[in-house]
Amino acid sequence: MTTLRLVLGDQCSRTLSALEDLDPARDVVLMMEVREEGTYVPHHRQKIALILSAMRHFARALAARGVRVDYVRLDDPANTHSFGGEVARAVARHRPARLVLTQPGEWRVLEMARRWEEEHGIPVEVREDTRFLCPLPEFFRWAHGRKQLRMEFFYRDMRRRTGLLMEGDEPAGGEWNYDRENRKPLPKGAQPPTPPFFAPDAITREVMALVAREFGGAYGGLDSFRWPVTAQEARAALADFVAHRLPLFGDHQDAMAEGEPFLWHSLLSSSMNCGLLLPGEACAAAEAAWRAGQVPLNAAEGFIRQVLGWREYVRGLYWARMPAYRDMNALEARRPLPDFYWEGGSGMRCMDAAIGQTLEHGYAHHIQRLMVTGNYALLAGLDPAQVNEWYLAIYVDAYEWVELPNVSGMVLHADGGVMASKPYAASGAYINRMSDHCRHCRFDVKRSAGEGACPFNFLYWDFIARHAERFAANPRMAMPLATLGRMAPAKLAEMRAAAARHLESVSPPAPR
Ligand code: FAD
Ligand code: DLZ
Ligand code: SF4
Repeated sequence: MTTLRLVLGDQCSRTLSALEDLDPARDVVLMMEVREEGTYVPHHRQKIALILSAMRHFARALAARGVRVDYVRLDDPANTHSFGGEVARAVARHRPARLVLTQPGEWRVLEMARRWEEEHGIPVEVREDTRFLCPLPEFFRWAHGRKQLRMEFFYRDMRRRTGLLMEGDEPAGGEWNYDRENRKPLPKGAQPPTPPFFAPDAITREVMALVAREFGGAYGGLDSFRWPVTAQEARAALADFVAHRLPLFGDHQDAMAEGEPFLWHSLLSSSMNCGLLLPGEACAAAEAAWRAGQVPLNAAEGFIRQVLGWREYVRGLYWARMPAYRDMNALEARRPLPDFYWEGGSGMRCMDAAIGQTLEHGYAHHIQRLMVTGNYALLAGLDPAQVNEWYLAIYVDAYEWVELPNVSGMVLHADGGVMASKPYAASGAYINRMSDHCRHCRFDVKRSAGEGACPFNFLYWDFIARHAERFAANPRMAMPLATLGRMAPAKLAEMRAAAARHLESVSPPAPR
């Protein structure tokens, strides 16, 4: 009897659990290009192109191994353009005895899959996604009964469990975390290496033309498309990163610079998140480079912490807290997202740099997402639903399992502190320390009020004052609250008035 095996767009992995025990003589693999997945948020064109190209390459590789692939193309006139509709059509075509899939990366899709058993009257087996390094049941056991979850403790457990960067029972070098060595701004004249550019092949070019034609309402440019679309390219991207950028990845992990969208970052998230590269492979390569003396420990540990720690942690948190997590809004933020998030042109140099490169490449690195666009959204009190929609739409690596905890947890503190013990709020001084944007900005980062004052400064103090009562119980907020307490009332009033004027001009409050 036939088993119908689903492979979703972010599941292009040879080792996918849904493909284990596949019988090429009897089974069919179903892959579906559907408009709904490209439009449930207004995705960046490069994200849609990446997924469709990765899917087409993966289907071709499966077929070359003798697997029967039923591939529904976007331009198939019979396409119903939803997973549900295409599964129904495929069940009618193949009359399978059962349906097998690997757990989807988004709650919304898992909910759909849960309905299929009843809809089609056949067993539906949803298998664990074994591409992650921490099985969900283990994460749930770890999280059970903890009021607050802290990444650092989870990460140490993962180091012990995997043996990565361990010397017996002890962490390599004697410390678990070398983050304090990883906060260096860019020295003058530093020249970051150019990351590899994977020139679109015929399949990708065809997909790019399709996306340009079919997704008129999507955001972002297609011209600079550079992403790996096969496992082979993703492995080449990893090797290039380890050889050329990992050595300084740690040192300048938090830096930002004019005209430098990538710095020493790996650009591997898009490949890991759609299954072209396994996180275990990435960690093993970084560890091997350190053991061979090719990269310093702070670099290898910094990278491995992001992948083994943060990436696994946010995924566990997502599945542990959904669906309630999606609706959390602990700081009661309600302001609509300003149009400049979608279009650029805010006039703030740091914001325009982060948003501009996002529109161009579908990419911004972590500190830009966290301390620039994220920080602004936090300080301005932007509505979490709208901020989440933007982050989910606009990055080539965005899927809800990783986007939502980073946005609602890490950036907006909308989860009330489940993920991070304090909001990552900062004034312009932080951005000035970590970048050269302020030198080129029309605002003055040294001014908090009056003509030309940096919006991050008055918004920061407005934010602290707005939530002073709520933060009073948090010892990690004691310092800014003490500074606020010492501030001359007239100065605070001036900054709060500037914040109100600024917010009114960029984002009038939503009608009630
Ligand atoms: P590098 O800086 O080279 O880091 C190496 C790898 O570590 C990344 O490829 C990624 O897999 C992992 N990683 C690092 N930080 C995190 C993190 N906080 N959470 C999960 N994985 C992490 N990452 C996504 O993959 N998809 C998202 O949709 C996403 N949304 C984000 C939204 C916000 C507001 C913030 C603050 C962070 C978000 N991140 C997201 C995490 C991080 O910014 C990106 O993983 C990273 O910028 C991708 O670029 P890179 O591959 O060059 O990463
Ligand atoms: C993101 C995306 C897009 C744009 N298109 C498709 C598609 O046509 N077919 C598909 O199988 N997957 C697509 N995806 C990825 C899915 O949205 C992703 O698998 C779910 O969000 C679950 O993580
Ligand atoms: Fe950003 Fe303010 Fe610096 Fe301008 S002055 S780049 S707005 S932090």
